[in-house]
Amino acid sequence: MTNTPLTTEPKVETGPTTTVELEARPAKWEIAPGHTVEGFTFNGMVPGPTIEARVGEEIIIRLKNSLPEPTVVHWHGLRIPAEMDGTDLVQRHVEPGETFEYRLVPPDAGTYWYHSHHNETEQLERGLYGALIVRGDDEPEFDAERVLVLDDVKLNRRGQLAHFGGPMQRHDGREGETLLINGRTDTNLEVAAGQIERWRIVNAASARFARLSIGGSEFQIIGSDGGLLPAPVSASEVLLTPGERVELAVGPFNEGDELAIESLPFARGMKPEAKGDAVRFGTVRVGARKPSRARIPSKLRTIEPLVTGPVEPNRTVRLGGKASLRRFVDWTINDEMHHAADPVKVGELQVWDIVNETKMPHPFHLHGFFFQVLEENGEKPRTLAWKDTVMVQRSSTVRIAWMPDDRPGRWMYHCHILEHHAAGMMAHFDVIA
Ligand SMILES: [Cu+2]
Repeated sequence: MTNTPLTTEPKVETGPTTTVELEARPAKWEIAPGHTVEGFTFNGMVPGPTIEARVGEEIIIRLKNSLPEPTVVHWHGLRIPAEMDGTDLVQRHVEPGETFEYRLVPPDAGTYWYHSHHNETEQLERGLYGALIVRGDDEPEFDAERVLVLDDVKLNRRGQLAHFGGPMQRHDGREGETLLINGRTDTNLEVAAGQIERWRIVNAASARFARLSIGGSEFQIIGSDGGLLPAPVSASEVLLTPGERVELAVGPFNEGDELAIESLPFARGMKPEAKGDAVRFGTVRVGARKPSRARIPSKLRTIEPLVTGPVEPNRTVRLGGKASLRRFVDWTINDEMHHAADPVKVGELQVWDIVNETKMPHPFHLHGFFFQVLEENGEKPRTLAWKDTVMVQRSSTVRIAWMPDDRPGRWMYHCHILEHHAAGMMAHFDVIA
């Protein structure tokens, strides 16, 4: 085993501070023209405002809770101190009428998101999420940039958010037939012919896996959860499980083209296998040609591998489920709901086998630290990447490596299917000095 030094240690060079006011409050959420549902929003919008930050520059986010219930906000993917992670492990809930100040110095460029981490199955479904972009000094140049936050909502016959909970949602996760980009069903993206855009995409859905396609056209995957990849990867589809992000270089297209932004059939195990049609999130319409100044370098970034050569895991995390008479199903980690896991030590390389013992894939999310996927069922991934969320397919093992840098405190990992998290598929552990 090569124990790489703390390559992931956040660099903290504090620059100018920006303050963002974020108010969590109920508001009408217009998902389609004239069609509103009862939302929980940040600043009256779904998604909440896109927060823009720069590497090493402090942002203060003043969260005011004007909801009728407590909340807390998690900064998904950001390597910040434990006290700022925004979970009920590290802070008291922000009660209605209260304010809490989050102070963040983002150490890594990339596409992140923020969302409620309390009563998540309802608060996220009602819209309490937004994107957070961190820019570095030398970003590749594109003709345009867009942030696309994917979501779905489950509506009842009256077109309102359907009843929350119940055994099926607890088992499968809550999926809705109404697909949204940036909170709307009717997203039409106007793209100029000949241009190449950077799309930063977040999957904010409770349970839906997006097997994303843009009319079958080829694009370049340039980034994942933790920023840019070492080099662009060509693809015509990309899977985003709940919580994951991807950055794409999209285009160039021809004038007059119309392309569906859609999710191809994906079998999550609880429905008849992968039949059915693709489902549409939105549409790209290609307008008049414009000159392009986009340059996508063939080498985007250096990522040092945390492990070179053979390595033995020092922990096994088993994702499981069992029938429950009272609750239909309980979701577990190492046979325990809300598992209390062993601590890890700062500076000690972690190699974990995440083993899925269930009949359904689960997106495994580690708070506060990036990992590298070493292998899935013994096979190396297509590219090295910094990840904080990864799908563990049914009856599969994903081996990850990560380095606890010097941010002691209480952290957690969990399935990012929100109903599974709530039903026990989570663990907490301490990072100790
Ligand atoms: Cu799960």
